[in-house]
Amino acid sequence: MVRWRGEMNIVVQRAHRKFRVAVVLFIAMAVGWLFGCGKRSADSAGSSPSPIASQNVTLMPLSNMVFIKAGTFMRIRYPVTLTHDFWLSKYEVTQGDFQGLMGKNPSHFPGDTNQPVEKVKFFEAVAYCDAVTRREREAGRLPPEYLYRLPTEAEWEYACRAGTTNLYSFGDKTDEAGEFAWTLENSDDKPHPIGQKRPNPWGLYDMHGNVWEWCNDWFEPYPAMALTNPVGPKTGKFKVFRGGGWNNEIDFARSANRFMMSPSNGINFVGFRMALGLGLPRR
Ligand SMILES: [Ca+2]
Repeated sequence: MVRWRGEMNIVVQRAHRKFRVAVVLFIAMAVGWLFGCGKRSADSAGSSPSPIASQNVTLMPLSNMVFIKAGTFMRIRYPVTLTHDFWLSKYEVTQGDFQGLMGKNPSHFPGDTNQPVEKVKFFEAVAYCDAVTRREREAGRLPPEYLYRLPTEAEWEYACRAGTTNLYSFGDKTDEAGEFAWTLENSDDKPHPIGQKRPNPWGLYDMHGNVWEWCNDWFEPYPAMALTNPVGPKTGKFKVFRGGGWNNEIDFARSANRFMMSPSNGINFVGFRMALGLGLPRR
């Protein structure tokens, strides 16, 4: 009997020890999860994400793509939330970039390959992004669900604002605008080589001014509601372009300002920059 009680005590003690070990493990896992989440939410735009791989292909963004963490911004009175991280070109696409890949240069102001390509039609901008996608896919640097494409209008504004709520990403004072943007006030009536002005807080250049930038969306007035991952209407007559340019006053370069044009038109103050992200619904 004494021996049986002794064995029972040993069994109970072992059970208690196992329970304590399980509790400690559980707490450790919970703390690890919490810290892991905390670290992720503390990441900011511009920092490198964890490697992304799919079907044995690891995503290797082009070197001039800036990582933009998913998040929310206020568009007029309503929040717009982007739930997927993406990348955006640090610079406007240059004439050298475009000529090198497409074998032509539609620009009205040729001569300097570091100037942004302009007078480029929406469809030509899309064709350029498609060509980059094909090249990167064939090189094994682009998993199948990702592609180079034009940014949605919401992605463009989110990245332009870079967490700011002012008229411009550099504040509200237009007397400082010349440090950040080529606009009618300082452009000498022409576009300028990319990256000569100061970048926005997320390291993106010429988001305000130089050339306006095509976005993927058809134009329509914004719906009066909170939106998640908006991609614009299913069809339309005009595509949106954003950011102001060398041809307009600084007021046109406000983060919130938008303009539109037929996708089959090109004009000498509209260019584009690329996004890298998940595919969008067909439009
Ligand atoms: Ca621009």
